Formats: sequence, C-alpha cells, structure tokens
Amino acid sequence: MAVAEFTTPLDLEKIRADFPILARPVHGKRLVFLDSAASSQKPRQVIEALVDVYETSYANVHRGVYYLGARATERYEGARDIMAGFVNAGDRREVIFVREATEALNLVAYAYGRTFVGPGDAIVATEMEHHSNLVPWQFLAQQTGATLHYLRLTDDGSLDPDSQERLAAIENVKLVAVAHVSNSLGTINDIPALATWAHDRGAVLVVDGAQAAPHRPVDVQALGCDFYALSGHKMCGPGAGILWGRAELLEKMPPFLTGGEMIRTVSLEKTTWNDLPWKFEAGTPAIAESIALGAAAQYLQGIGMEAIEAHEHALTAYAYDVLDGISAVTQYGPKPPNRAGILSFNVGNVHPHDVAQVLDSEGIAVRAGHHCTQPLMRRFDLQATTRASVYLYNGRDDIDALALGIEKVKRTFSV
Ligand code: C6P
Repeated sequence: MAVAEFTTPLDLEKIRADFPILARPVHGKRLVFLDSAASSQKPRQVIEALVDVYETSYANVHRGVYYLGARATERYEGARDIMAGFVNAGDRREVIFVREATEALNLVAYAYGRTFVGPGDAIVATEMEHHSNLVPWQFLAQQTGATLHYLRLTDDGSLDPDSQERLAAIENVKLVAVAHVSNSLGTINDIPALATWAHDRGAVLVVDGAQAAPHRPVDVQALGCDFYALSGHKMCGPGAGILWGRAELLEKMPPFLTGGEMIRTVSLEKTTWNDLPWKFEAGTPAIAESIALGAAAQYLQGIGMEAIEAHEHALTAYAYDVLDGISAVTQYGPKPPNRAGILSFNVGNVHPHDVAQVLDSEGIAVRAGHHCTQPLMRRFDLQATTRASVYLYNGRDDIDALALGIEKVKRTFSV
C-alpha cells in the first residue's frame, strides 16, 4: 500500500531546538513525545516568559498602585489582548482567563445554564464528547429538569447526519455543546454548520476547543459559535486557559464564582458586579501563567497556525498509512484528510496499557485508556485504545519510531 508523502512547511530542527525537554533522553533513548493531546511540551520562550514575570514584574493585578502592581496588570491585560487576537474575538471583554477548558465549560454550565435552561428545555451534546463537555451538561440537566439528548456517531466516528435529522424535531433546545476536534478520534466537526443548526432552534452553541485551538487557526467570529473554551497547557503554555463568550451573553449572565475582583460595590446587604471580563474572574487569577499563555500564543503565531495545521495534516496522513500497513493494528476514527493529528488504535488483543509500556521502554510517550470519553468507547465496544497525538515538534522520525515500537509490542506479546 502506498504511504502518503510527508512534506512540511515547518523548520522542524529549529522548532525542536526551542523545546529543552526534547533533548533529554528517556530510558537512554531519544524522547518521542506523542502525547500532546494530553498536554503539550513547552518551548524555551514560554518557560523564559514565566521566569521573567517572577523576576521582573510580579505582584497582584488590579490592586497595587505601586510600580510592580501596575506592571503586572499591564502584562496580564496585554496577555488578554493577545488571546483575543488568537481567537479573533471582536472585543477583548469577551476573553475570560480560566484555569483550563474544564473550568471554562463549567462556567458556562453554571452561569449560563442555570439561568437560561429550565424544566422542559433540551440540551444537545454528542456521543464523542470528552467528559469535560458532557458531565457539566448531564449535571445541568439533572439540576434544572431539562433533558439531555445526544447526536450519535457513524461507524467512522463522524457526527451522524441522520441523528441530527432526528433531533431536529426536538423543541425548546436551549444549548448545544460540541467538541471542535475529538480528543479520542481526531474527528473535526463542522462548527459553522452546527452553529446554524443551534441558532435555527434558538439555542446557543458551546464549543470545546481544547483539541483544536492549539493546532489550527481559530476565528470565533467565522465559526459563529457563542462560547469557545481552550486550555493553555495543550498549546505550549502553562496552566491557564480562556473562555471566549459573546459579550451580549456574558453581560446577561450572573457570575460563576463570587468574591474579590468580580465586584463593583459591596455592602452588607448587596453586591453589584464588575464589568466584563472581570465579572467572571473572582479572586487572584493565575497571573504569571496567563501572561505566559500570551507568550505561548505569540510563539505559535510566530510559526504560523496555518503552517502548524498543514504540518500536522501531512504528518497525520503519513502516520495513518504507516499504522494501516502494520498487521494487527486497528485504527479508529475518520480517515485522513478528515481528521486532526490524533491516532487511536489497538494492537491485536494487547491491552493498551501494555502497548504503552512497551513503547515507553523505547522512549515513546503515548496515552492509553479511555481518554476521558467513556461513552465514546462504549459506542465502539471498546474498553480503551492506545493514542498517539502529534504537534508541531513531531516529525516522520517519530512516526517511524512508533511503527518500530509497535513491531516490538507484537513480538513481545506474540501477536
Ligand atoms: N483531554 C486528553 O488526554 P483540561 O483538562 O480542562 O485542560 O481539558 C479537558 C478537555 C476538554 N475537552 C477535550 C476535547 C479534551 O481533550 C480535554 C483534555 C486530555 O485527551 C486530558 S483527559
């Protein structure tokens, strides 16, 4: 079988030199890091930004009138501007710093959901969701008396148009929640079409962008969604993420967490809320992490999100063909080109944990398990898969190492 040719617009050697961890051997072998979907590695530029904040500009934000307080605030708000540009927000007030996508999605479930979803209403999610974009809606439905419906999947792991048709008759849909890219299958969902579908029903569309924003250009205005969640730690940044939301919706929503910073006035009887975005940033935020998230976005933009996407696209096509050529390997999810850089597979009947352990002995890091998508695993009658996920620092050599590692798995377990 012919294997897709791999060419890349990226200068891989230069990029790899930015990531100090890639130079550290694992078990005496070159590190082959294929688990960026769980969390990405960090370039020197981001590590240095984090250190620089603590060495030159650290204090609490929006409080101190002294030099360092003002400097920290300026850099923190500067990072918001960078993140607004990164997702092409129309207004910087629409960018809320959070810990990660999980917090962003819970913010929407609590602040929007508990206000605008009620008994007899419907919520629609999909069978492919990560638990972070499923459990909050289940819980919301339980708490409000709404009903949760699911868009089902075809056998190749795409959203099933028939199930969308069937759900079209449901009334009172208030909220639709969907992943931009599936973390288990690499499926890329058509967000503009889903936004139209949701809006035609009078619902808002919440997009879980955890597996998309690090890997492709994101333009929330062009996507047409209402909320977009992302995690910084998956896009070369530290532990901070953002929720983007339409200003008119954020204005209507009550706060999520309450306390310091999110208030305008407090008396013993009553509190009024701060303006956007600070209404949703209670307490001291992750200051240095948010600033370094801005540095991560600038690092990725410097390389070019289109180029990163093209690189991963080509590498995924190559990897899919290489895995396809190994007997006893079963792959899950759509065939390239309709998939992102996530490769889920099994090797005969070998448990994915055993696969991952043998691969680890060769310095290859992959994830094994249900990937926080238990309903999706059930849909495909699986307990678990092995998952290799690629990023801007991976190349053909990593995929070739993976293929050799899988051959070792087959030898070890006599597959
Ligand atoms: N998926 C994975 O290995 P947090 O943990 O909040 O940064 O991200 C949650 C999350 C939400 N949506 C999707 C699509 C995700 O993939 C994740 C995180 C990791 O697949 C860790 S479980």
